[in-house]
Amino acid sequence: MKKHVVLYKKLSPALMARLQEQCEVTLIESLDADGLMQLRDALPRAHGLLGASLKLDAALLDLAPQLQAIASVSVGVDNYDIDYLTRRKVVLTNTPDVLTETTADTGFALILAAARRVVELANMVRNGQWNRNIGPAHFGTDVHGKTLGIIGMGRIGEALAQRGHFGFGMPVLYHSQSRKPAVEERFDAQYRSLEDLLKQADFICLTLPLTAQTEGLIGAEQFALMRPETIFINISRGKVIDEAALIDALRNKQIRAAGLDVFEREPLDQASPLLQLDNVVATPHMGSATHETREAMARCAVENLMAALKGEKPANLVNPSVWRS
Ligand code: 8YV
Repeated sequence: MKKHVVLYKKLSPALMARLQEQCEVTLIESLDADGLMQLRDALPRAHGLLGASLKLDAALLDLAPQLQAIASVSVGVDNYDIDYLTRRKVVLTNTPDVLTETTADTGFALILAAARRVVELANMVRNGQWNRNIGPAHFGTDVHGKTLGIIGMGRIGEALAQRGHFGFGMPVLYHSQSRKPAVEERFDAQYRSLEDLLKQADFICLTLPLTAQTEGLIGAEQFALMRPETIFINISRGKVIDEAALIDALRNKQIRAAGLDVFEREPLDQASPLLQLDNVVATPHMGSATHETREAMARCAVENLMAALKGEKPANLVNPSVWRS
């Protein structure tokens, strides 16, 4: 008998056909109130789940007694209670690697947009306010040759370092839980304590996962260590920073500008003070959001789920102890 999979993220026709070769599939079209009700109704028959951008807590997953595997269409796994899933012997998989380059591109898009005031000046043109050669009041700041500070040296951090070193001639500083000799060798990257990186870098980029250890890592004390010309970039998770402290730092000109793709609450509320600040570039969690990469992520998730439901070891296990037990 075919295993039952509940999808809460739409797949392309090709990937839907691939999944249906092996599984019965229920698609939850949206995650609005009706969609969440449909999801709750479908969980009791689910052997597998596939989707992203939804917190799947114990209370919800207790409704799925037959659940064997969850395939997340994301590299971040902060939406899942990994200990709970492991206790239940539910396999969790994610989609690393396929999104690394695209997300690092997003990081540099924010670096350049924030440094050169691209959004602000493009809007000035669009609004018919470009009526003379721009002067110092509209100048941005250079990126090439400035010091790039990366907090979190995983796959995406490494791809950022590559872009900074080879693409923009930037000295690279990094802070992470462990030293990365290969990164130091390839990009002449220098390890720094968090405090020293915050003091020394011209561009500070967060590429950390959201965990109990990283939540609120960058707050008022950390922003106070940065310099007035520092530009702060977040492509990790909104909750790694204290958003109110960031707003204060921007308002008080403790830092020059921010490029943000993630926020404490998403979608970002239209009333957020961040959107009142010209020196903030805010994008809608688009880190991996290209046609090519999102299809590759979904394909990776489908293959992970099909393997797990067939009793084969998936390529991207988040909780490998479930497989050994
Ligand atoms: C999106 C991400 O959340 O991969 C992650 O962890 O944050 C982004 O890629 C995800 O792709 C949504 O499908």
